[in-house]
Amino acid sequence: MAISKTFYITTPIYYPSGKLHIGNAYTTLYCDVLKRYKSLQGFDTYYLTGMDEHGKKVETSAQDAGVPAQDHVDRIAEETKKLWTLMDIEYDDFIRTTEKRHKTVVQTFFEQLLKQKDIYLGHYEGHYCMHCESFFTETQVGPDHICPDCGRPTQLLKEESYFLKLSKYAKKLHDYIIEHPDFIQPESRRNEVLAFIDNGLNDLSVSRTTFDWGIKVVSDPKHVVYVWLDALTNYISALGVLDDEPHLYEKYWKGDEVLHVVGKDILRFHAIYWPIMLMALDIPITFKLYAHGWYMMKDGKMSKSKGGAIYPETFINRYGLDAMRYYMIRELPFGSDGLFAPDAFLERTNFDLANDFGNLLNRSVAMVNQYLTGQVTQKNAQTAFDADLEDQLAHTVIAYDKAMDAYNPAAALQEVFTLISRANKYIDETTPWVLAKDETQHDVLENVLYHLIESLRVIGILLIPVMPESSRTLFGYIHADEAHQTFESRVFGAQPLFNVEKKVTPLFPRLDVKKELEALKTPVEKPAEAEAETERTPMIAIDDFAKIDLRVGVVTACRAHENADRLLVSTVDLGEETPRQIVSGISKFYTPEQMVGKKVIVVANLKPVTLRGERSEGMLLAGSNAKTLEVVELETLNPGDSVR
Ligand code: ME8
Repeated sequence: MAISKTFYITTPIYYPSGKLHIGNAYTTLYCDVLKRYKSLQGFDTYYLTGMDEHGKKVETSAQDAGVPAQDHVDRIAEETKKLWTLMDIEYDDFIRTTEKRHKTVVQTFFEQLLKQKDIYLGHYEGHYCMHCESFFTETQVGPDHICPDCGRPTQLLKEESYFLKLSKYAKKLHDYIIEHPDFIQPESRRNEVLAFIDNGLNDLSVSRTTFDWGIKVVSDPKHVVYVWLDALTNYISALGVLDDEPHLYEKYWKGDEVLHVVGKDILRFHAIYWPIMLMALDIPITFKLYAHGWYMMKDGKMSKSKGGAIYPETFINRYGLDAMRYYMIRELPFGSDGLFAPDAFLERTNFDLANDFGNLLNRSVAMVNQYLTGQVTQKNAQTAFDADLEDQLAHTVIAYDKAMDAYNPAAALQEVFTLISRANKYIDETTPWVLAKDETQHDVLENVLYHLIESLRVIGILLIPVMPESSRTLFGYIHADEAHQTFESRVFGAQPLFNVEKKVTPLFPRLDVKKELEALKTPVEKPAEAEAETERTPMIAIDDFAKIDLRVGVVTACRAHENADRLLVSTVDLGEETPRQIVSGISKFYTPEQMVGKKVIVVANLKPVTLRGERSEGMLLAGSNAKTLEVVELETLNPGDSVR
């Protein structure tokens, strides 16, 4: 058996300085997308993420919260992992810099560098930014002594510090960058780094005596290791670089492809300090560096500590994970900044996902049922438009791979949606509804519908890295066995026969943009605790009962509540302009799939509440006893009809 090539991908390790926002989530998602793509391509992949848990800021925020620093970071690490689970991030390891496996490596490296005199003791005098934990020169802070990175005031400090001899390696690094043109991407960032080196590198202060929450320097324990030297080491400490048998390190660090993904804010640390550390330690530089731009809000950059950022949970809980994954990847162009705007999110979801992609699936499956009894095979009865669609499909696969191989999934998605548009156009060109009227055109009709379903199958494979759940659902609708949806099977004609499902529930329901924008503005109410146990209620008069507005509703979608095991979140059509979201404690008795399509009775004038973070705008009627629960169902009435 051929040995697979390896692909090792890393995110920055995040500071536990606040709730992660869509900016941090972007990097993590981007890495997940590339990992999934490379796995599909046959690479043996390894994906590392984690937390950067030391430093003055962490110490201070734990003190403010009145908890020991370790408890503080433990809690944030758990919350972070929960977010990655919610986002379906397939990481292989989660490194935390407070772990022993990491600390030992940092301490050993520090002592080694000290011994070989690449680290030396000196004094630092300069303008120190508490927030960035960095010293700056007089020129950098300007007349107002403002931190050039974050804009906060700096303090003049003098302290004893160890230094790493950056200057000694400046020329070697410069040459390395010149000799490896694809080391830093995009090219504009590479030029920035070269210019920075050309300006002259000062030795880097790599220890602190002003706080304790860090890894102690073994030979001089009043010093803790400066966060960047500590943090950067994570990329190899997680691979067990100093283990007796460093399997992971040998396999992935010294493997075929290593990619560090970072935001442009931390480019310098990864493009200068990290390679110099590796050179000094005589460890091969095997990685490539991709620095992406920032997601901005209309009023500027998001910040974890300043608050006011956009959080992924809001969008995922309301619109589903894949809509969010799609938007985040699609909207940030390679290497530049992008805007995260709720209105653009809603419009993209409507246009690209509900209209173009969702409709192609709905229409194609519906036509196979309506005109062909649910089965479609390849037929030798061509139309004038087949070749163009097939060419587009082949071209899309090539262009998509080219974009993905260049680490540009936004461009790859654009290619997929060109194919989706082409397939929609093919429906208009071939007019299956006209062909269906003419018996003699039966084979042509079947050939047309085959083209559509087969294109959808390939589209499904192309969407796996970004929208894995939707791809899986699509394969289910057209009965394309998931195990056969491989990198190689992205060619027209790979599956000659399909039996499609009778009915498709829209993957992405159309959103009422105006209403959703209003809803997104409303601050989420505090999560209510589970409803109080009901006691037997007192007798009421008929007038009291008349106050309850009971209506017929149809459950059009349903999913498990992210933060409460017993709750399901249903979308219920009451015949109103927009469907309602209703949260019910019924998950022990019904799966979300069983709920979809049920005609239920809804208490329509119940005051909306928020249950564990999900808004509930009504209540479903159900009967229950000690053992079981049954949702009350109707048969023939229509959504909105009243129940008395
Ligand atoms: O810098 N848009 O951690 P951090 C896109 N611990 N990406 C953004 C973003 C935005 N608006 N805001 C943040 C650290 N990011 C260090 C890293 S690595 C050895 C140590 C992303 O919690 C981006 O990738 O401040 C950025 O580099 C990272 O979050 C910073 O995370």
